[in-house]
Amino acid sequence: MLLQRDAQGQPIAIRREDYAAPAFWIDTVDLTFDLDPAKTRVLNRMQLRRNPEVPAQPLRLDGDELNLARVLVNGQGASFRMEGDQLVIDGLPDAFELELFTTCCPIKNTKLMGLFVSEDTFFTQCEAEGFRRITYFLDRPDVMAMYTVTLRASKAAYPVLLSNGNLVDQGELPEGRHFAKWVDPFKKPSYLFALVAGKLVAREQRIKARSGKEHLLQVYVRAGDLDKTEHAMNSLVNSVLWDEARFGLPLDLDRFMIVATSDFNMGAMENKGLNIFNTKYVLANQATATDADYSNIESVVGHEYFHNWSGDRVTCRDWFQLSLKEGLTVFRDQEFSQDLCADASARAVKRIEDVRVLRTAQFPEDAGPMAHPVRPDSYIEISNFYTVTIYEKGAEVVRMMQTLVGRKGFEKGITLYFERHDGQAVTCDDFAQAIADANPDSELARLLPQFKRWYSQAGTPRLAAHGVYDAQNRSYTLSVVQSCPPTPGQQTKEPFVIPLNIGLLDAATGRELPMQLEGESDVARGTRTIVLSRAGEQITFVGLDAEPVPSILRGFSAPVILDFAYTDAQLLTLLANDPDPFNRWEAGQRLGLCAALQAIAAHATDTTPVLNDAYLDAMRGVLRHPQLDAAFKELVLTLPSETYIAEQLDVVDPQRVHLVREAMRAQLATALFADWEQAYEDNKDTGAYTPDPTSSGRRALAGMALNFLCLAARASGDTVWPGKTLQRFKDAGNMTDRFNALNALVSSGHTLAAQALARFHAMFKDEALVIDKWFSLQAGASDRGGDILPLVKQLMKHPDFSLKNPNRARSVIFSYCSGNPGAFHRADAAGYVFWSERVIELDAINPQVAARLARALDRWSKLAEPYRSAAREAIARVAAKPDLSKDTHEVVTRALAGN
Ligand code: B3K
Ligand code: ZN
Repeated sequence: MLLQRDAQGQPIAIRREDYAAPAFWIDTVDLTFDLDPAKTRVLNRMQLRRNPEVPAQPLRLDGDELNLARVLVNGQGASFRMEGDQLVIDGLPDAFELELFTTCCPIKNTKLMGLFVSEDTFFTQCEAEGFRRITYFLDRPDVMAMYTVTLRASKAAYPVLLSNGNLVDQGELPEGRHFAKWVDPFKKPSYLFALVAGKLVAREQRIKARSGKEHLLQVYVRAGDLDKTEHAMNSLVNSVLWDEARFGLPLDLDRFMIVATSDFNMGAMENKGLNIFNTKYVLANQATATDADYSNIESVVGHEYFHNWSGDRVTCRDWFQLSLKEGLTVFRDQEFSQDLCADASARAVKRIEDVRVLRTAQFPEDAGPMAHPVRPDSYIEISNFYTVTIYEKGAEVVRMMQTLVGRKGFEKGITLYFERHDGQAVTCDDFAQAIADANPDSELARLLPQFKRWYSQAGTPRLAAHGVYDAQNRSYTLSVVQSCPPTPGQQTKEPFVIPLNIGLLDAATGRELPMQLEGESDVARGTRTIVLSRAGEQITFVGLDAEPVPSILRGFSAPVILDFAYTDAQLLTLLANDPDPFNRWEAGQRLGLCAALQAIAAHATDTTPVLNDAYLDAMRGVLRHPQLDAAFKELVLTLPSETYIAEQLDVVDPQRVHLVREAMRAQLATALFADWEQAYEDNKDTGAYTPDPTSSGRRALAGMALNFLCLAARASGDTVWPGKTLQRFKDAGNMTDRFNALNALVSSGHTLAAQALARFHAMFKDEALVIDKWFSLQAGASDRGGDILPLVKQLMKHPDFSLKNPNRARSVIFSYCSGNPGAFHRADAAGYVFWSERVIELDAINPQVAARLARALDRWSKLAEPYRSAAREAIARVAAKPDLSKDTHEVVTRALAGN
């Protein structure tokens, strides 16, 4: 790694401003693989030519853990040298053929980057920089080439041989081997290369596009899993139809394949025509998968499919532009899931869920040591920048563009973007420019340079708003001041362009009021978008007989924190009446959050009631509401998470946060006991299983009710509900109901939990994804005075546990360290010691997974003592480890630099 380390051996940062076009282009790549787990031979024949726009330089090809056997230039042995991991060749002609012969060892590849073996099947993962672990290459996204791939392997061991594009030839070879030859009709960067070889079976479906052209869709899995592929296939069909209907983007390949593997670092990968998926996002039937799994599968299948245009046809010039494809594609998958919803309520539920992810994961990232702009300026290891900022905040930036140009205008913008840049590797600027150019009269076009600060400035902007009613002039003036805190490397920020969706409600009746801005003759009803662009602004509404209740930031129209000193009465009005379902939910969250923060500040004891009667009555009203959907009720009744509450505090005592939130839950359980019983009875039967939003919402509410009923039983000593819950667990006709019942017993710490857990394991011992749930539920269970850490250590000794399998490692270690703050943050520091040991252990096996785990202590500097010092010490212990991967090194050194 010589070239990526400085004189002290420290990894050096790659900077966006240093971007330079490649000195050579690669036009064609012809790869031949002789697949063997211990020694795979790779013959790589490429046509290269000098980039005339770059001064003459040697050819520098990237490689990683390869054995190089031969280098031929135009068929002749060529002299070359190694500089670190790079293969360097001088004195090359302007155009030439380069032939490289290398070997690698897939069976020893525990990093799961490049070519690896999972359950006797070969898979690849090349994004971002994995192709260099297969052959020497210009492994950067702006080098796009045409690929021909021949796979050769034992026919008995690897009957299915897949790569990108179309199968053009296949046949037998001597000694029981066979081959398949694939040609990809589109040029692509190396990160989109893929191959799969193994014993697999496929569900197939043919679909007809609008043009009348037929396409073959395939979902490949291991033989026993075919009965779990229907939902993934349906999701794929829906994705193909949706992209064509909404954005006019058709499937451009004869054949589109999805293949599932149980050993995968992330969710899935959008390789051209050959998407490779973590089994978690493919396999589902009602016995093994929950409603949440079904919904995630739909999103991820959609996401990877939509990359076929936003990522594959138009890709990123360099990795700093990652959000160009990821932010846009998350936005597209969010829109897809919303468009599949049957009604406005289900759409709103999806929006609330997306915002909840943004606020509980991205806002803390934006406020912590790893904060970076949507288009970062530098990185040490690009794998660390597949973040919620690049993905989810990036999607919000795209959503704001849609808000500023309108839905139709945005579709025009997308059409122009793909017309202009098809087949190119481009930048975030190119994207924003296309959307603005297609909408020249829009606010986006007028404010484009300023709008693009969303790409360059990190940190979550804050809007401090307050309203003043002027009875004499019958006007209401909202003053809004925006600010953005410093982030690493960015001390000061310029104002952002913020689309602010607003409505006004009558305080007495809760009805929506007509809105007339001062100086305007139009009176509008419903939501208005006000575009903020200055540090401070005033918005005056006229024609108002009394002080209204402002409903600000409807639909979460911008990724900002809104400070507005709502009174409880105002929030109760919004919760009961706001026609905007997002803000209706948000009002309930604000009420819960205020109660939590007050109790934390007051050092309330375990027994002090945290929630007042008004709040409890309001929640009862929601639960009993005849019109509201079950899914929406479940979201309103879910208290803000411990992580979200902690983010609102300057100094966090995680045990206090945990205690207060648990007290709130206990209070909700007992105060609404009869209502929970009713909610359970009303929602427990959902008929034949379908994962649609309405029935999954009812299951979610029934599950929540059971949870509260078991919690209440714990306090009262009642045995009826735990007994009923155990029965429900045994009789359930689907995994959602079964798992919710199990969760109710485990999270209330009931004695029946042990037998339910044992039964669950016995029932599903051969279903890896269900066993992941079994591990995760236990490691993530609230400790309630018990001690989870010994159990976590014990789980790691279970015969089913494996550190090498990322899903399994996450199910125990991440569920404890990231998903269970009340158990992880211990005054004796044992949680942090456990964390540091696991980070170090994992780093030697799989740096990407280790670096993710390393992020669990990102927010250490906010912790109260003794947690703060202990956490810092644990991070320092990891940082001091010699030979740390670049991945983990970057995370822990940034964490330490944070304070
Ligand atoms: N593009 C991939 C992520 C690759 C992660 C590499 N460390 C999946 C996705 O976003 O669709
Ligand atoms: Zn993606």
